[in-house]
Amino acid sequence: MNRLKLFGIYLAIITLAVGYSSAFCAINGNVEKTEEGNSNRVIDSQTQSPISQADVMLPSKGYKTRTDGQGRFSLGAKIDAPTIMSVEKEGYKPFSLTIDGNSVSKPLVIGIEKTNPHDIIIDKDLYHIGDDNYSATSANAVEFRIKAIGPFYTKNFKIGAIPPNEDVYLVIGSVIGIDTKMARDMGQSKVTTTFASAPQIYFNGNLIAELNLNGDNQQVKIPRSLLKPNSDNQLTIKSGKNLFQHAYVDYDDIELMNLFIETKSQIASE
Ligand SMILES: [Ca+2]
Repeated sequence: MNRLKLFGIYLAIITLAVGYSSAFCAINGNVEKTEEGNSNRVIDSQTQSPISQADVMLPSKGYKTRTDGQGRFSLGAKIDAPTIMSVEKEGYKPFSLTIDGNSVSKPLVIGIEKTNPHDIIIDKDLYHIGDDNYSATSANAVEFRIKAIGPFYTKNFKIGAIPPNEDVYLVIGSVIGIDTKMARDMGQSKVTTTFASAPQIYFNGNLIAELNLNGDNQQVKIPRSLLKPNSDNQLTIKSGKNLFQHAYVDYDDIELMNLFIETKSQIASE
């Protein structure tokens, strides 16, 4: 946890009790400062060996590079505000991290994890959800370079058979721009006069969680009763609304990236 704090990453999730109770917070990627070397590197989190030919991207800046034979990479773009960086490599879970000027002042060592047989990647793209109407002081507004897709994101995807002893989680790789009261109180949003309701996450039409904070690798347990194995399932994420704008609906503009489903054995996940 300390390693992550180094980079000022807040992560938390407030899960609603909508007939289910599942408050949960965890981390799965590893980011650590290295003592040796001056290069950013991508390694296998299990074996610690360098990963070559991994794609490293700053999607909002249109920047893309690849790691070399030693897993090294450099970020050619100036990072002046929180920005989502992603790492992609065949056979590994999609990884993303919110970085800022501080976090890139030292070499980054990024540990990525091999995918499990039942993991499902829902979406690896970056999305801007909202209405393109936002304050310059919104959490990370300066980074909104892509046009909003509207006030919600939705996608259908297939889920296979889920072994009975595994729990199923939705993982949100990274999210920026949430302007809830909690985000403001945590210093993530500089909007002082207003705040927004939290973005809501629906699974097969049921509200399963609200996202109150920006951060990486936020996980939401999906109640088993909502899963439709061997069939189409639907994920919808609705952006929050400015609670102080009554003349019209002002959706809270957010950006998010890397949505996937992860399963974990029930013993391992306490
Ligand atoms: Ca807005």
